[in-house]
Amino acid sequence: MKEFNYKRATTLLAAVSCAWAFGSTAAAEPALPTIVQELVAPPGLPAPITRKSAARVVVNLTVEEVEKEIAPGTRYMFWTFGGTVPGKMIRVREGDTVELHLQNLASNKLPHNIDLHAVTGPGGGAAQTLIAPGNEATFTFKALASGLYVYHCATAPVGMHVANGMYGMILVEPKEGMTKVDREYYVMQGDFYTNGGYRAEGLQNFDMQKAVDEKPTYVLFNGADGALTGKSSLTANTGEKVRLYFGVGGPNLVSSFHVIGAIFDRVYGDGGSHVQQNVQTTLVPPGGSTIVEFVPKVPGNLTIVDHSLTRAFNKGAVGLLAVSGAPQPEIYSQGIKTPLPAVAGAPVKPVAPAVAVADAPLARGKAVFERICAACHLPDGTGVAGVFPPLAKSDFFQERPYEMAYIVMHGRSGELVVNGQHYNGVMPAQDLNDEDVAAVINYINVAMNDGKPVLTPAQVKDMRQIKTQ
Ligand code: HEC
Ligand SMILES: [Cu+2]
Repeated sequence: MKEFNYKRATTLLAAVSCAWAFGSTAAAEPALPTIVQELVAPPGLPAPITRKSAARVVVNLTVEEVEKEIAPGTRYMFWTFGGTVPGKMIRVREGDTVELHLQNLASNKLPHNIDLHAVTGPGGGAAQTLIAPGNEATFTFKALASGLYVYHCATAPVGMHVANGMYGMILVEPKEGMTKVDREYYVMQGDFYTNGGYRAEGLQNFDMQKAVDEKPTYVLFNGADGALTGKSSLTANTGEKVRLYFGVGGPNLVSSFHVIGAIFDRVYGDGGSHVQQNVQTTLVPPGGSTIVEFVPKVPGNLTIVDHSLTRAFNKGAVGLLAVSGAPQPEIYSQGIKTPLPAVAGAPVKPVAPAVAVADAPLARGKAVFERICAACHLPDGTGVAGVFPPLAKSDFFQERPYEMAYIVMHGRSGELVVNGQHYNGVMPAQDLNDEDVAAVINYINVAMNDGKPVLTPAQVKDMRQIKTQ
């Protein structure tokens, strides 16, 4: 980023401020009431508009370069609009005049600007707003067309500014307003390129070559691995109408946007006015958006993914909508599983559970767990419903804890029921030595399942000799 052509930018800047001085004589629209936009951190957004006439909406947006967590234990220098990824959402009404104030904080290092796709005019405001740190740019535009629009920084190298998180959305409500819903959320997907691998620890730098090659290390919702899971999950009650304003900042990857366990009742394709009904997955390009509406009818976790699935399973593109309410067995039954009378091929003979395991090295198991297993099964072992089964309080695990060593060594795929929830995923085989396998199994059994240590490294060694099917 040191290579950034500062000279060129400042020359451009001079030209811009000159042109701007000439253009600024245009009088403000008369008699429009002025409203200051209330900015909210995602996944929140400004409240629906109840006004029935046009206004002059003042938006005070800051550009902030901030170091934050991109994944647990991994930090990254984000460039943001309003301190968040995505940038704070702007919400106006069709026909409004937007008076945008962009402040490039003095503590920042680089020039930035904003190009809003809701603007009609060359550059979408990019030239008017290009400013060095310690400056404010003001520019007005009329929101002529309703829709959900992406905005982003358009300062060279644009791909880098966008890759560092410089995007957000502006919703231009149609004159008649949006239909009423019970919950609204604001989610954007972006691809991130760090010089270290996925979840490599410490402060990571932007990797331009990976960006040019379009090989992201992370594909994320709302700028962080876990931004929409665990305590930060989105929530709803059964029977409520949920609307997601979803956009892709990119800079490169198209999203196959999907919510596992829901059918979108209505999709405003590409964030426009046309409504498509009963949609499973909708494609959203970088610099594009969609509005989806659905009513969760069954309680549980609905998993929000990019259905280009290795991004969800291996690069972080997973979010949750936690739905509360009474079970609805007529819509979604618990299901019944019964073993077939005679299974071809004798099952693997389990190694007898250890009678006494000498001093289990739980700390070692904890370290292995946090380094490897937590990525999928989550740091507290609770998993992701329907995607990654829980290891904590897992009936499947507790039934024969020592057998779980096979799963760690050889991986597992196919149908699986844990605590009544169905899974059908792929757990890759883990290349761990005997000590680590024993340690992690013992750790999970003791710390997460109220059990005892069940395996020694020697037993794991023996288990390796036994062939699995
Ligand atoms: C890349 C993601 C991933 C990683 C990393 C991973 N698992 Fe899994 N694990 C899965 C998936 C997916 C399943 C379900 C597989 C299926 O449906 O058959 C699973 C299933 C399991 C199960 C059986 C189900 C249960 O909940 O009891 C155990 C035990 C297990 N994993 C242990 C581990 C341990 C221990 C580690 C770390 C050494 C680990 N896994 C790392 C994805 C992962
Ligand atoms: Cu920028």
